[in-house]
Amino acid sequence: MKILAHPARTALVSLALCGLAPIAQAAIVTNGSFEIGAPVGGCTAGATTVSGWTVSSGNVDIIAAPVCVPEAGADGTYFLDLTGSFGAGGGVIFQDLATPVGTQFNLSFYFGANPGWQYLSFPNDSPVKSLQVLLNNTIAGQFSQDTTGRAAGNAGWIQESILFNATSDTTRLTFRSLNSANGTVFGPYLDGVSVTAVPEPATLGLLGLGLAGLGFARRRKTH
Ligand SMILES: [Ca+2]
Repeated sequence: MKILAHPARTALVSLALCGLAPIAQAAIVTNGSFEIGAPVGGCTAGATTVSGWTVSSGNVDIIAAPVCVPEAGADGTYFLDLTGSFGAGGGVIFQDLATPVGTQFNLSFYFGANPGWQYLSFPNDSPVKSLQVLLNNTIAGQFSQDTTGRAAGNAGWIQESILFNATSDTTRLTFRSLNSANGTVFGPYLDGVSVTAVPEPATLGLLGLGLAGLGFARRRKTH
């Protein structure tokens, strides 16, 4: 309760950030924080549809504290347990992003892990929770957390990031749970997915060209 963000304070912080980073790029992920279409005040266990995303294998849980789990989201209210509920094979979600070829992008997301297996007994749950990130169906990263001894309510959120260069105008971004044993319900957590274009250092490039040109002109004059 003591760390609830005040809307006015949030607005001020946003203004301050805008002032500091006027060249920040717009995000191109739809519903990257899983707040759109989420059940108000509740949760959806075993969801096979997530607004903006395609659930291509298994299912996922769209969850929020304190109704479904004691852990709070990293970004807003709702987040995913990517393993879902009793789905054979674990959950896989993807979204196709508009990524002009040659543009560099920064993918960032919050990765956490459900420690609940220690408090509710399910036979097939592993203490280590893992997910894979795929770009155009190629593995771009794998992340794991060992939740052994972790208290209920501690999601262990870590902000991860991956830089990539777009090789096609559409990039398929996929998150795959690796906790996929049949009967598993406590998996990797995912929240706050964003992909932003990395601004090209155009100003630096022009400055460099200008300096090089100056040097060239000087050399010519001395001869
Ligand atoms: Ca969220």
